[in-house]
Amino acid sequence: MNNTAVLQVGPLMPLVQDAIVGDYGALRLPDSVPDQEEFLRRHGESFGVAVTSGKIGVGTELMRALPNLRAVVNFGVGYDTTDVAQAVQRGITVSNTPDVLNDCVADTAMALYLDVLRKTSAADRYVRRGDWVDKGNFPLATKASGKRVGILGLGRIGQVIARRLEAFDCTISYHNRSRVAGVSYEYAASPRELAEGCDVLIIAAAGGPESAGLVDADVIAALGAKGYLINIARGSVVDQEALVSALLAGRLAGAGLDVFADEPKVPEDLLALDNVVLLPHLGSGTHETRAAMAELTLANLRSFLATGSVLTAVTV
Ligand code: 8YV
Repeated sequence: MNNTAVLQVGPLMPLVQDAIVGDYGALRLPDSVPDQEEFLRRHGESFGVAVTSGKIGVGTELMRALPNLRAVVNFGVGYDTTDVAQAVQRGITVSNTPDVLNDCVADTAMALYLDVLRKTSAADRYVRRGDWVDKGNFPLATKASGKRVGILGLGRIGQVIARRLEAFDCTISYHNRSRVAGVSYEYAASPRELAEGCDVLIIAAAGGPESAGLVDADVIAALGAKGYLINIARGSVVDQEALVSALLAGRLAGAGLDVFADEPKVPEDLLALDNVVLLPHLGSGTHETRAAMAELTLANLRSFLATGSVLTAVTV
């Protein structure tokens, strides 16, 4: 094996896995730690490229155990599980799959938005339990159109969410690392200021060390007892304990969550709350979008192996 050998890190869609094994003879990193250590001792030096997903990534220790690594090809737009700082330091290219999933992740944000405000999942449970017959009409919900919505992270996905909210006559404001050129939405100087000025806070910021805990107890308090929180980004952006205690104490009206701090674990306390909608991190999970992500992942791999550069590189 020379050092263009391909390593598979974690499970991948069959389409991607079959292609990297069939076309490049990729070897898969074993799942158990002792097996991994033995495998890396024997083969670690041979790998030039690792193909992984945003869920697993190439973390600090694994990257160190791959001394000749030249590229991490990541399935997913988020790459917070990969040690990008080490990659930059070592000149390792990292690619992701931006843009092709914007529509589906934004649609998921809208599904949560409508569900949390109009309580459609709770109402569905109401019908199934027979409560419509036994108890009569379902309690009134909250109007979804025309709300003030704050978007934390007005990147590619945040901007698509904003466009969808415009069709619901919402007033949109945002906070971002820097102001975004060419948009007319009001800019808030901090997450706290954003939360203070909106009815619904939608988190669309990238994960990773820079955004960890950005939505803390203070921001949640600023959103207030009539405020709603939607998160389709990463669980790490929110102080999950603060979120759960605000929901339990009625200091927040509701939440729609596709992502959590320690997936697939969901805080037990949330399971009983009817004003919370819980999704199993399915933001990009449609046949069409996952196929497009798979195609872009393979195109990045092919491009790197042929030319030494990828099509959609992560830039930090
Ligand atoms: C994927 C995601 O499910 O792209 C992302 O960042 O969170 C999702 O689209 C995930 O990355 C696949 O591992």
